[in-house]
Amino acid sequence: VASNKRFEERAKIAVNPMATKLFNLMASKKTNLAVAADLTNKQEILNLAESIGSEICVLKTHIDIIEDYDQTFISALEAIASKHNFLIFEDRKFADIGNTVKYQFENGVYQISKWAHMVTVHGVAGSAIIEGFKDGLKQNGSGLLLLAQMSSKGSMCVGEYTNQMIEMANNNKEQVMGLICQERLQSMTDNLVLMTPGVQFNSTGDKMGQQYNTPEYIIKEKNTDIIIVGRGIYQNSQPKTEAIKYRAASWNAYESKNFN
Ligand code: S5P
Repeated sequence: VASNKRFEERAKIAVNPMATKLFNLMASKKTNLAVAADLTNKQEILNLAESIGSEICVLKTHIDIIEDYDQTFISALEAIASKHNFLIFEDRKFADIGNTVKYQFENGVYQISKWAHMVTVHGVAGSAIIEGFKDGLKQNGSGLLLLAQMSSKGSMCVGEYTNQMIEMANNNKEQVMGLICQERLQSMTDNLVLMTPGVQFNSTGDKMGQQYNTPEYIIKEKNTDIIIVGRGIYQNSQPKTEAIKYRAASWNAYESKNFN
């Protein structure tokens, strides 16, 4: 199934404000590369963000793996994000009842709603989970990314569950900006951003169930919008050089689609 609209056209039909912002950012910066900065030291993340910031549209964090976290980290990361024009994605994978995720999103050590432009959500608890985000999302016009499929071996986000996640997204477009998925399916409408992890040039997987595809395969054959690359970039001895390669591969694959 092909989406035949360019990102700038999709920005105009997106409903969630962060979806519009991200489509426009990708179109103007000419990058559909997101990097997963899965490092456990705040200075290492900031160094990575500074070195690759010019190449990416989104930097994805797992804030709870940082060993020396404090609030100075957020302001430092925000400064780099505005200097290099990328968005911050906290991959929290919220999965509880609405009342609990509201606390997890707005409170605690991390106060995620204050700084994250987008967060991941599992729909396993049912669509009422979205109620828990409504207040927090308003703070910055942020968006939810529903996990419709996963990259890992034996994933249970398949079949009817995937269809239900797409329906949940289509029914809540004010809050939901997009999907985490492995392929574009027909019911995934053009106003949603499709982001795909499990991308690496030189590996087919790891020892803990991760499965990798190439940028070309994901963007061209599977027709999603953004690749998310972690170890393929941050574990390389030259992350910047490598990020440039992933950026070129995924952008060229996007540009090679047939638009009308
Ligand atoms: O299905 C998924 C969803 C996500 S968000 N598979 C994933 O791997 N992720 C995340 O993407 C994962 O938590 C990690 O941060 C990143 C992939 O990292 P890599 O080092 O395997 O590229």
